[in-house]
Amino acid sequence: MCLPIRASGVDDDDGFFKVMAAERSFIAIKPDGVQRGLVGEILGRFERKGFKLVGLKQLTPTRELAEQHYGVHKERPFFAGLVDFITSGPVVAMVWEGDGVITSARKMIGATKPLEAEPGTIRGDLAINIGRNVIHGSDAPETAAFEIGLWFQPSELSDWTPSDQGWRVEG
Ligand code: RTP
Ligand code: MG
Repeated sequence: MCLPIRASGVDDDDGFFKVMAAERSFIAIKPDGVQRGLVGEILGRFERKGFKLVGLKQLTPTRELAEQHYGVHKERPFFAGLVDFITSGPVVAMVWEGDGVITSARKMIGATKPLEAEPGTIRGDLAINIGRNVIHGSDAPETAAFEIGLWFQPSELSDWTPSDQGWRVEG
């Protein structure tokens, strides 16, 4: 299991070592987004926002992976179709890092039903149908932890500091 919180340390003013927490979210471009050539568009929105990409790969999920990922919905009538869809082709799996990234990514993604998603959001701009809503984002710290650990090995995640970090975050 890989936690969404990456602890790193800085020396505080008082000389004590202060542990800083970096929040992480699991984001996936679903098969429709990949097939429609929207990977660059979607990835670019997160880059331009200023979040940090710490994990990225393309894979066609197994049924086992998809059923675990959407396990919370296993009793719902749409579950089988959802698993069929998400395993139907390549998915671009990502981990993004930054303060508030879980909630912010959900805002950037927009409502589950694309016709109810605000213009300016990914679903609001790029999708029309609930079953083809192009992107997934973790909805809470607990689900982010679970999903990051499900989709990525710890060795597939990069700890790095963007060279322009001081232009993204004060202090
Ligand atoms: P996601 O997990 O994919 O990021 O989507 P979400 O949080 O916005 O919505 P969620 O309730 O978790 O549903 C997962 C996916 O299942 C499909 N769905 N279909 N036919 C339906 O009533 C229905 N409800 C949900 C959607 O594709 C949704 O993204
Ligand atoms: Mg969900």
